[in-house]
Amino acid sequence: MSIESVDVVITSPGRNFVTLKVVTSDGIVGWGDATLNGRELSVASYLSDHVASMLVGRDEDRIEDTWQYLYRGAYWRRGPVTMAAIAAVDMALWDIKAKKAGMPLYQLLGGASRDGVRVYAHASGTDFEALTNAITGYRELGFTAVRVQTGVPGLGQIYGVSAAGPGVRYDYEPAKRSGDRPAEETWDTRQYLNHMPGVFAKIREEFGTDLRLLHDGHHRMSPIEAARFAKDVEPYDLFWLEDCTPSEDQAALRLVRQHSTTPLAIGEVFNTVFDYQTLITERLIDYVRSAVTHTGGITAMKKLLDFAAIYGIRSGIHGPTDISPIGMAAALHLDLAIHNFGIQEYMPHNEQTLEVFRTSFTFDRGFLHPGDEPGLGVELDEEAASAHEYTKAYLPVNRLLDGTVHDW
Ligand code: CS2
Ligand code: MG
Repeated sequence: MSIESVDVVITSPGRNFVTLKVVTSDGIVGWGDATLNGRELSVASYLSDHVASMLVGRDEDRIEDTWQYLYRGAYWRRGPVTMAAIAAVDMALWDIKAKKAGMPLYQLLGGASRDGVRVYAHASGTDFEALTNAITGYRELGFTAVRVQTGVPGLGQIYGVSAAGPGVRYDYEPAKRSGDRPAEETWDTRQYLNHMPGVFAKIREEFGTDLRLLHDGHHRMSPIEAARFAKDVEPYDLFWLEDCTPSEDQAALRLVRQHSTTPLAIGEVFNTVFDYQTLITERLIDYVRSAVTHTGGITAMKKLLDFAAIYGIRSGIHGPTDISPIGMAAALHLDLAIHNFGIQEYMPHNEQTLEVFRTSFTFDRGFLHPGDEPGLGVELDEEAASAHEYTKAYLPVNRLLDGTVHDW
């Protein structure tokens, strides 16, 4: 048996997704997520122009060999485009292998280590009232953990805050269909640092100590600013502070660690285990935030999480809406199987997306399960997908009040 065909499906049910379809000579179909937000077509081209023809005729069971063939074989290593392309191939091959075994993927990864996967939702609001409405809404839905992002007085629309006003919002979406150029946002770290700790104080007063609270700094603070922030929010018991500094500077977290016990999470823009070498071996983080889709797939992610486990570091796999339900399924199978699971991000996809990608996920009082269908448990409906044409969309560019470009 061998791989017979490899195709790329691009669809845009409210947002863009790139999916790889691998079919074997005996008709088994495997799906892989290759979505790279705002740069989707570059991964589609990498796969269809350079990878598809290499896969045809290969033994679909040789997953590790195929991974090394694509990673080492390209000579040019790492980077989000390459690693998203390899991830899509890897996911599709694991999907096929588990379908052939007649088992949900997590069984091949060692079986379930828990009954369900604790997930966190995104609660946001332009002001405190809108934010508390969102938190209340998510608690009523059964969530036990929420990420909190809120507007900062004096700044306009900022990262992570739904512009749609009060209430529970499922569809916060940072990628904007803004024509040929990205939309722009404004930022001021000083105003943010002065505002945010007070918000956490009020949330704890209102909601007590049970609820797990997370926050995303989205790479905007310098090391000394991040150290101050992590120290200021210490009394409010954050589950984690994410991406407090620009993540490529691994040594920056030494300073933050010296000043605070607030748990740190980092890695959604990383692509390989090497991006974590200092962070993990020096125990500078508590949670690994990579996406399976952007880190070379299930094969690479399992190795990364096993490496983290040796240092007592846990998983916090990236799961925003720009990870397709296929990438999300890959995360859920890993979450269920590994011992060092921490928490899983969960931004539910909109209804249009779920009509294109049929999942078998179940949600029960704050915990997700990938379902027990053989494989990853997600099937793409190609006819439904073809109704949604690709539409260019970009993540915003961020500027300081004086116009200087800043990390978004
Ligand atoms: C984020 C993402 O989910 C997160 O933690 O930081 O929303 C991120 O902004 C997007 O995935 C970018 O594509
Ligand atoms: Mg993030």
